[in-house]
Amino acid sequence: MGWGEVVRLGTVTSTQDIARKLPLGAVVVADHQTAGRGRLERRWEGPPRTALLVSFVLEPSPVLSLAAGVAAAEACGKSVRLKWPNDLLLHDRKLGGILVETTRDRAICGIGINLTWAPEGAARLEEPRDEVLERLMGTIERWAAAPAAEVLAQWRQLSDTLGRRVRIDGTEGVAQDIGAHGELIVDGRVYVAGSVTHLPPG
Ligand code: BT5
Repeated sequence: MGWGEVVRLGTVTSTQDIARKLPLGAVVVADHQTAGRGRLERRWEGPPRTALLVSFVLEPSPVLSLAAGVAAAEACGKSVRLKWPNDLLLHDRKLGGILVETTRDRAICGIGINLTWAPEGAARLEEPRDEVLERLMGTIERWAAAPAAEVLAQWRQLSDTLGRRVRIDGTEGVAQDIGAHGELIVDGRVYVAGSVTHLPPG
């Protein structure tokens, strides 16, 4: 589809708030967010100019969040893995996250990647923001348009969750697979949302 306008801003509430007013193909990048958000009313934190904070306006698709995860992992480099449903991990620590919000006819795909700062216990990439952004614009364009089966196959390749013992919604089990819409299957039970903890083997 090709990207349209790339809007570069200083301080915003959330890049998601700006992007939702823009047309398909728009890209919003900010230096700082005063109300950066994660899923389920959680906060996304970071001091000014320490992260890539970007939102893409895309057509909705059932596997967009997984496609964005694959695209972001590829843009970050080969050591980056994915934790279900939407975390980017570097050496087992959270490097970034993805938040997809939908309006009537669009999906606003927000990606945050720590570059020069990370909260305690999290990871940072230590690469220049615009280089990561440029790679990400290429990988998102490719993966957002890819067939769902290809997205799922690549997500499985990059996943650090599948095959592991996990805790989800207070229950432990082995993460066996993801379903056609990205749902996680743990010991035959199907989860469409939730927070996963990776457990040591045993
Ligand atoms: C996410 O949510 O991981 C999605 C984060 C998406 C952020 C981007 S930035 C650009 C765009 N604009 C926005 O307003 N949002 C998107 P979730 O899985 O709910 O994880 C949130 C949790 O991650 C928090 O509750 C913290 O525990 C942790 N966290 C917060 N800031 C972090 C950071 N900088 N690095 C690592 N972990 C963080």
